[in-house]
Amino acid sequence: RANHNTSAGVIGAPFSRGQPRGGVERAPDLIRAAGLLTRLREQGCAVKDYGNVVFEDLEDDEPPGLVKRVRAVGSATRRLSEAVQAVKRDGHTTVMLGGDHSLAIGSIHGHAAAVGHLSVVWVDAHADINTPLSSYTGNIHGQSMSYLLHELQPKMPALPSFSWIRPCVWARDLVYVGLRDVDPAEHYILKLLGVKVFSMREVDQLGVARVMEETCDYLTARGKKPIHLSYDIDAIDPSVTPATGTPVAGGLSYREGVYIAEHLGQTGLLSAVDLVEVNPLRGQTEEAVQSTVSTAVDLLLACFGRRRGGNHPPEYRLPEP
Ligand code: 4U7
Ligand code: MN
Ligand code: MN
Repeated sequence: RANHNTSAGVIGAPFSRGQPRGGVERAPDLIRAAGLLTRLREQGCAVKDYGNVVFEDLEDDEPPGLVKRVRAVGSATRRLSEAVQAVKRDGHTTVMLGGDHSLAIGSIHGHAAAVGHLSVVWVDAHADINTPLSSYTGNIHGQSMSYLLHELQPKMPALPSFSWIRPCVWARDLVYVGLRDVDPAEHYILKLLGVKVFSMREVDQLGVARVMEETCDYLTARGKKPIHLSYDIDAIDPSVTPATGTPVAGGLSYREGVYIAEHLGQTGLLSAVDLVEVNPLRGQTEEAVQSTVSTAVDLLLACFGRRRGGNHPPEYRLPEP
């Protein structure tokens, strides 16, 4: 049966300036239009829609070095952090619909500001852990974790638009699942900090069930903490979710992707979810976009108790003859 003691607080974040491709800002409304809220309610989950965050319309700022659109991203993530804190104060599990993955800076920051110490499960083809100085693209959606990790702060340049951020995650509270496109600098960081990584190689080797069991054992070994799930749709194979900005071959199957969401939903510790990088303008056909959006919806339903073996409300009774 569905998770009757959890309620979802949905926040749309129509923002795309953490990367160069337009379209990703349309995803929050598309995911709602695909029926996310009604379907969550049908499965017994209380839902409150907090609408879309309104972002400041900042002109393309002068990049200090290579970092692109720092002022826009600094301002957007700050607003999102405040929105997430308000939703957490209302007692909901937050659902942040992106937008690009730079938004996780604000989402995780706000979550930690509201609940304190947390675990992060980052499901992605990419590690998004470049520092502003190690990134060779300058796109902040590939740097999100570097702003949040305590251990990386000595390597971070001062960026005025990010001075509001307080690092809030320790490397040992972070687990990656699905990696298959990691830059050399990122790989160096992951090894240096000893971050737990289940790349696609480990998914192949162990199977997704064992990966998720080990993920949760690892994260709860030092006590149970609220879990922040940051789900990049490009973790799933591009044959299933092609409408995304940086697709990488060899990804999670639909079933593996859903299993990850089901498993984390079942822990009872899921406290915030990001669903990011759905970009309808990157789909070649209408079906490509539909498949990407409906997979995003299915991942979120699984987070909130939908089981493939079926569900029924606790008060359900068979019709009497
Ligand atoms: B996404 C990249 F160089 N590593 O830093 C970078 F390959 O949110 C990709 O995971 C980042 O989609 C991908 O720009 C960001 C690149
Ligand atoms: Mn990402
Ligand atoms: Mn990615």
